[in-house]
Amino acid sequence: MDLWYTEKHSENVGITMKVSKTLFSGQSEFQALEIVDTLEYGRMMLLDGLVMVTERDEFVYHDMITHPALFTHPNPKKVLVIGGGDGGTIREIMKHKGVELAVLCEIDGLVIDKSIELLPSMACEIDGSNPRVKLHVDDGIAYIRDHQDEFDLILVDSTDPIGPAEGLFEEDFYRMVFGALKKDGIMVAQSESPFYHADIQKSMYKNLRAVFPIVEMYQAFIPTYPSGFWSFAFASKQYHPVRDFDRERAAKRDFYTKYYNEDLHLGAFMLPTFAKENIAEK
Ligand code: AAT
Repeated sequence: MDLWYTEKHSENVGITMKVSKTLFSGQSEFQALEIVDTLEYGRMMLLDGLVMVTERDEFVYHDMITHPALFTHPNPKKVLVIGGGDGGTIREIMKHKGVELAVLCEIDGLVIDKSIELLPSMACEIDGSNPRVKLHVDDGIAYIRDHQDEFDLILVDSTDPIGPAEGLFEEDFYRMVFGALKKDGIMVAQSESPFYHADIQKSMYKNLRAVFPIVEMYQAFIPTYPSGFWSFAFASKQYHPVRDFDRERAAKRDFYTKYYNEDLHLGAFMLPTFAKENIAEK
């Protein structure tokens, strides 16, 4: 018998995939977790029934939540990731040899454990083998409250603003992130689909602008997320992602990136009109 998975992206539209096997299904203190194998997208992690990552298209999300900030900041040494328990974001950060320490603060220990067991291509740097990586199982909001003037980069690799991630889209949280960053620090956060989530984007970017002097949106193509058109917020104290981008350094990187490159770094910040309108300043 064929097994099919559907995620509704609106009342009347969704994405459907054929599933070959359910590898794990369980409930944590925070959310329902499933890891299934699909015929088209490889292994896929679901939280509360929604797609978080698939093996086939995770390279887009994880390249784009990391490398634009890591190649804008001239010398990032200490990086914090909030969420991201699958490990894909940490894997990309570790390609930058100048980074001395990356801290992962994920609220749900079950996501980390099951990713190490069932998603090894993503979790390869959070399995205890890399001394440059430290794990904290904690709410990102609680963690950041106790840290001041400490990180060069903070990457918010979170779920949508319902449930445990709700507070990660609020102005109070962004103020704490600002405080936890060094004087030239950068924050990047996944910022939903410009096509479907105009309302979330409007309040998120308003909240970011209340705190950071430089706030820009950039885009990436992620086929398994709603509409396939996804975005990230770049919020910075000093460095601008286009004007201060060192194209030479990015071009000379000594590792492979399947999505990110020095041309796309600039192109990703160029937005269609409807997306600019979502985050217009008035
Ligand atoms: N790397 C892409 C995967 C994710 S999952 C996001 C993670 O954020 C989840 O593991 C969730 O447990 C964690 N999380 C949620 N809230 C918090 C919090 N308050 N503190 C720490 N971690 C948290 C991103 C998917 C994006 C999906 C877009 N549709």
